[in-house]
Amino acid sequence: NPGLMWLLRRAYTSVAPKHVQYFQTILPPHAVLSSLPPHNTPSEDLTPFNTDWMQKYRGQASTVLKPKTTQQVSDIVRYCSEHTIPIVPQGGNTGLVGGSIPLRDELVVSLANMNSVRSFDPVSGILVADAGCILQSLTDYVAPYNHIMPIDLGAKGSCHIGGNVATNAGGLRLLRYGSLHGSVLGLEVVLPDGTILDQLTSLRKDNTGYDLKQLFIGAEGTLGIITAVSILTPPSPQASNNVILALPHFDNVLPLYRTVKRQLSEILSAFEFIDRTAYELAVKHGQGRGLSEDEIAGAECFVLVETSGGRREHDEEKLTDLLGDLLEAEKPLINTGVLSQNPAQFSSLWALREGVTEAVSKEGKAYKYDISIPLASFKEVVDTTREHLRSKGLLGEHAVKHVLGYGHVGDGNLHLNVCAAEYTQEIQDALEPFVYELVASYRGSVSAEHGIGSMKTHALHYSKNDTSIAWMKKIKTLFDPKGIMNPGKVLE
Ligand code: FAD
Ligand code: 2HG
Ligand code: ZN
Repeated sequence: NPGLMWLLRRAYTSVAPKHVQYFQTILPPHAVLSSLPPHNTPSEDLTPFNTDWMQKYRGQASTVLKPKTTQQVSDIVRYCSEHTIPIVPQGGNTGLVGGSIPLRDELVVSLANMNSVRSFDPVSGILVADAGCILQSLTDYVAPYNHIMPIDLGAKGSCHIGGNVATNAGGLRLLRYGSLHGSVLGLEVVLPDGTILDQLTSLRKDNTGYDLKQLFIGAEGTLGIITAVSILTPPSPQASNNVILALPHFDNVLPLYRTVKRQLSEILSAFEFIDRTAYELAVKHGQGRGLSEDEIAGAECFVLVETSGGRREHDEEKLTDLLGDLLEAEKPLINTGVLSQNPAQFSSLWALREGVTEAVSKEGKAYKYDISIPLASFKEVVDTTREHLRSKGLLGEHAVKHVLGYGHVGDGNLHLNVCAAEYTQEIQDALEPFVYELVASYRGSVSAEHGIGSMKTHALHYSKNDTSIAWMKKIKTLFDPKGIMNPGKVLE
């Protein structure tokens, strides 16, 4: 692991009992977990902080701190800076690239106890919340005011808003509400020397020089610890509908996207794609109610279309007209379409798409490639990868069980998943650099929305040129000259 090699080369201090004693003086007793004496927290209690969501990455942190206030975070970081103790900021630990897991025995600072809403203005829709607030709890908080969060993703029940900002998560609403670079209005960040950078403004417009907060959006905890977020929440749509469309060929996805955009225009809020394998895994593992045998007969892939608008009758009419036109066309792009008829069906259709990640992890061990490539090549990339694995003799129940593709068509973002019986070096070597070279051949991105973490530090150069990487390194050194903040992540 190149990130680990880098970490080993640096002169870091491991957390020792004397450090834990200091942390106890600045934090309440329940906020310090440490397997070191005299604390002796059982190591099982630390396992959740040392293991990622996929059970792919494992750390050996002896100590986890759970501060409650920004001042406590600042005190911890200042002390770590003085003693060169490396830190891994951790949110809901749902990241898919190993960013939230120590490479060795770094100190884990979990934001889980910083979970209060600081303010909400129902007129502007601006929400200011601690970084450790769970995304779903924020959705629930703004719902009575008829607002929604501008971001939604399958991990919403566990991921933190601070983690979402740190990874610049995309998710299912990006097509409608844009990226967090637009909807985050301000941040409060503890910098690697312990200084509190207060940029927690709630201004829609603020052209006063460099927009520093943008640097922390997507920095994956390498430039500081985000302690609070000011974010613009849009008004809840008055009506939302969805429909799942079964397509005979992948080639129909692009013309379908054009037609759907033209006909639904301003009410289109999501256009998501799952291939047949992804669909079958979602159904097999109980993610949403499957369609009937007739409805899926001959379907190579599926598209989920969501509309969100101001008037139910108007939106339903547009969607029904679209479906009618699609089915009655001389050369239909779809075999069939199933419109949700009530809120339960609406959620069930979404579950088929949102639940693929969960389904894949129930089926086996996932190798995940979250890539941006031209829409027209989504299928080609999935098929080429499968054929490559076949040529290496790696397809089969005991090696690679499935190669599947799904993702956010509207954002040009494919999730290529390789589901295997086990994580093995042989599969890993067959996939990398093969997949990254394939992505580079399309001039794509090796990370569309999940980030770099520790998984892709060595692959950054496939999508960023030397000058860009050199300036990223300069920025890192400027903010964090001792390299204590999430070492070995993003940059080697
Ligand atoms: P963690 O996993 O804890 O951390 C992620 C990174 O951010 C780490 O590098 C960590 O050090 C850093 N970090 C966390 N909190 C802070 C903080 N307060 N300050 C500084 N750094 C911090 N991603 C998408 O983009 N779109 C999706 O649709 C999507 N769907 C998902 C569905 C599932 C089922 C799962 C498991 C994951 C999904 N993800 C998706 C991955 C996504 O990156 C995360 O779910 C989420 O954004 C990470 O938030 P978290 O709080 O869990 O962060
Ligand atoms: C999604 O869009 C997430 O469902 C997760 O980004 C993708 O698990 C994945 O590969
Ligand atoms: Zn995604």
